Amino acid sequence: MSHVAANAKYAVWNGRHLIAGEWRGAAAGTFEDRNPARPAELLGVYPRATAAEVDAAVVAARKAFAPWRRTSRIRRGDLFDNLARLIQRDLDELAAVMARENGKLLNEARAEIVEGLHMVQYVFGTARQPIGEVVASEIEAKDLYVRRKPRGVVAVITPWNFPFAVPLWMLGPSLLEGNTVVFKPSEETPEIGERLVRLFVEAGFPTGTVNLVHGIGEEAGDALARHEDVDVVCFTGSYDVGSHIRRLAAESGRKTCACEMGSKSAVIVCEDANLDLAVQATVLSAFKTTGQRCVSAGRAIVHEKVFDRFAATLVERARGLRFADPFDANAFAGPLVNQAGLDKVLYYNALAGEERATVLLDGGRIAGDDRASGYFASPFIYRQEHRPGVRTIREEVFGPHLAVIPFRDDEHAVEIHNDTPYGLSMAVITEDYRRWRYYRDECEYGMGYVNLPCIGAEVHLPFGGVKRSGNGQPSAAGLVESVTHRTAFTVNHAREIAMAQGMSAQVK
Ligand code: UN1
Repeated sequence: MSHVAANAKYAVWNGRHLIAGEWRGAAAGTFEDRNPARPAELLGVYPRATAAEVDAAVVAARKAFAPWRRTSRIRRGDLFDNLARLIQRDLDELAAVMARENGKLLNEARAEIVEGLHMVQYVFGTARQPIGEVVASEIEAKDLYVRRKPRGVVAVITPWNFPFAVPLWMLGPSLLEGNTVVFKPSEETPEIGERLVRLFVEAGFPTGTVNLVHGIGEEAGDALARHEDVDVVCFTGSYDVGSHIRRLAAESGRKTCACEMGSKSAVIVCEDANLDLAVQATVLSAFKTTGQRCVSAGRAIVHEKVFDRFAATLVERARGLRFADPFDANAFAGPLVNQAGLDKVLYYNALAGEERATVLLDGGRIAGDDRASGYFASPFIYRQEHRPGVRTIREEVFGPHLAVIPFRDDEHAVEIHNDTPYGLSMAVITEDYRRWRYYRDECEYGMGYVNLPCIGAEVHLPFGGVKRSGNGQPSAAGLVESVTHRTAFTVNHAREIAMAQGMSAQVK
């Protein structure tokens, strides 16, 4: 345990909105930010945006839009180069803020800042890439262009589990393409969101291009999603909140909505798998980040021939994992984010018993030492058969809770894999190249892996899922499709008009 970090006294953070370039305190209520490893520790107090403040932020973003979209794309990109340098300068400090705020291990918090940095670097690189295509016309004197144009004001509503990288997946492409934004970070992680916005300001992004509103989902989030002058809503979070946001966004009848929601991701362990690799991949997929990635595996789907050997090693490895303070150098992962997160895990652990699972590792709340006051839980692993109606193998838990499900053959494994309402991330562990191709083509997912964990996507790929996991609008590098529209633009180089499709141009 690093005593410096654990016992150090910090000033309580005092959050502000950023609206039209002005840092503003609370007009109405406030909310608190607490350390999930030691909830008695108050980290900060933040203003709780009202609908009027959300409106002011959208008005500011709208006002900034035209000058920003007219600014050279290369110049917009250069500001991201400034931002990259500032993130590098503050990397350690940002990681420490995140670890204290959401309980993510310091090393992982650092990796997440690096992931955000990669997005910024990627966006900078795309500034000099083509923004469209030239295509041939039926009429030789015509040139046809397909050009991307920004959509306008983008609302960015982001989760606490990736409070730096996910906002940048959305803010980066949105701003580079010439949109302006209103950003609402999760109420669990307001500080890291505010630090990020402060860096945007320092990097030189003009007034009004990036606005920040702190607040509660049902208040500030709803007001933003339903605002008539928002053009795009980008959201990452749970399915329930995501479908609520989509309904609000749909009320205006013109918004694009890019949602990345829940999952019940899986690692599939085939009979020919390298079992050491399979166990390592499963431990990382299920328990890294305390199972609180949206891509975390809630299921290991394992061939019956290797089931017992795999399960025994998995349980042994999982039993040795240390869930502790994020500053503890020996920790594998930190706490759950809050009481509701812990309660949900405990609820599903109990449900597994009610659903007649065979419990292999009876984890759960960690008590008996200084972790008892925090939201700590250790791995819960159970064998469950694939049967209709079993909820624990189909519903998202978002914690260290893993079902190990036996299968007979590849067709059976695919059937099990696809029998959830979600489809986000999938890993197949096999030495057989024919086999992984079959899983690649037959499983329903957005991100697929072979001989790897089902976590750890890189930013220059699209990130999103199918079914309840997404709505066909992936983020990270894929977000450009949601925050721009493709315009068709036709130029005539002749002095007279000729029409396509053989239509007469004569006026008589
Ligand atoms: C998330 O789980 O919410 O693929 C984001 C990963 C990370 C991002 C996860 N790059 O695991």
